[in-house]
Amino acid sequence: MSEASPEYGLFIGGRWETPDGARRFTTVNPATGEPVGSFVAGTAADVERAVRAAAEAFRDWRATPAPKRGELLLRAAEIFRRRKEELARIVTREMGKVISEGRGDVQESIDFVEYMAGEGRRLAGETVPSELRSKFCLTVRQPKGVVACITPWNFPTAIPNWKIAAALICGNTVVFKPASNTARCAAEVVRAYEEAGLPPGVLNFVTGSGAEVGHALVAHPTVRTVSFTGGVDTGRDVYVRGAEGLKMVHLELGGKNPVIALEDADLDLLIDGVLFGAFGTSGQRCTATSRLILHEAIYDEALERLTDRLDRFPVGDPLDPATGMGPVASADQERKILAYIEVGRREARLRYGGQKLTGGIYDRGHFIAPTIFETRHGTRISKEEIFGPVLSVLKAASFEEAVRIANDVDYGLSSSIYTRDIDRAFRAIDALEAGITYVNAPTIGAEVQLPFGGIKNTGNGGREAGSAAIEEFSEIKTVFIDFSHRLQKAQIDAESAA
Ligand code: UN1
Repeated sequence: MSEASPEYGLFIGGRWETPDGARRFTTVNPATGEPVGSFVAGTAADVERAVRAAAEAFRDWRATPAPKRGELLLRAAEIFRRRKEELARIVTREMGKVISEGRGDVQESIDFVEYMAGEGRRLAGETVPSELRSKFCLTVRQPKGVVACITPWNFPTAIPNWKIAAALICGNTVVFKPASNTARCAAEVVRAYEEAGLPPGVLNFVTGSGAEVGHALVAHPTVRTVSFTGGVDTGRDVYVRGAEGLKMVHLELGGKNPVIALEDADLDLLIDGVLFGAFGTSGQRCTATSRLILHEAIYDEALERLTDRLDRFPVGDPLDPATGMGPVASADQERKILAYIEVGRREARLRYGGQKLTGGIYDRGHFIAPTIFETRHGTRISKEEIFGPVLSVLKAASFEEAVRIANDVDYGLSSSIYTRDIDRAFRAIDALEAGITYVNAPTIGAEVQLPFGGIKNTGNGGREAGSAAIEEFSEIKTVFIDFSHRLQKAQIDAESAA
């Protein structure tokens, strides 16, 4: 075991363990090809033990007062804060996002876990009047039981925490299955909760493939809620499998997020925003800016300024603070993105980049040039999610046309408009078909205290984070308390109750 690439086991019932005869897999630094960590390829039998441990721990965790659960979360948040720099470097080494964004990933974890710790003293229900005398009506929140959290690699500490902290504060116990290529970030998240003193079995961790671990988890009859973030095809599969068991399945899937820039946009602000929105995280955010819809009056100038800036946009070692964009996250990502670039070359006009970067440090990793296509609306690259540093630029003759183009895709996660005209900003807020709209800011950068999610193929109606996080992971019980000492019949006696 090398210091730089430690071995991890599964975490079940409060113990790290490596099952007899377990196979292992290794995660790899996408900038260098170096190993980052070694993990157990879990099996359906491991899932079974993890779910059993979670079900056992549920009885006591459910009975633990929510403010006490909150104290444990606060301790976990403090651990994330203490370890921020160390974890940020692991995020960057394992996933490839630049180090400032690695820190952002961990900061988002801290913010959310802290926020959920406070929820321990809220978890509010409602009280409403009864139609009858001497009767109280109210709701209380109860946990769902054992929940499954299945997470992606692009926010390898933040998204696990969005799910885990929300599930835990509501009193659920968790089986956590992370994306395989960022398993070390995930394991370190689990270690923080362990160090915070979470009781055994409350959080369990099973690494391994979607086909083995993911399927077993989604099919398990004890798991009543599945929270999944990832690609649309896998999401659909998880939804269908979950439906068999009549489970609640929360999906957070893709995006094809537009920035609209009207003729009165502040161009400096726009270019800064588009660079960050399209090429931050190498375009690998569900919220990434993948379409720039420019009003024809500013089309040429905006595009020129954007490509000028890209000439001075350093792509390279993500641990170097001067780097603007690191590698894409894996060989698999590289393959998919380059295939889309080929599609783009056939159907659109390549304006910038458009190739794998080679030579020097590039040869050790998966580096793709920031890429811009000029295209008409309707091409594949203008409608399908690429999840890479590839921006489609489209031209619109009016506000109405820009909004029409923005809305004519299968996704609806994030959206943005740059304008100084407050009327058109508000019209866009109303008209853009998306779960999130930014005004004069790019499509990325949501804050944790607000709901996050989208419409159309981005999901199935749920939201994460913000107050919505509590909805996702709690059941509502409606309570009627009658202290009239006689049988009062709702609807029937209500008339004489006056
Ligand atoms: C994602 O891309 O899956 O809003 C999450 C943002 C981040 C979260 C992105 N706070 O861009």
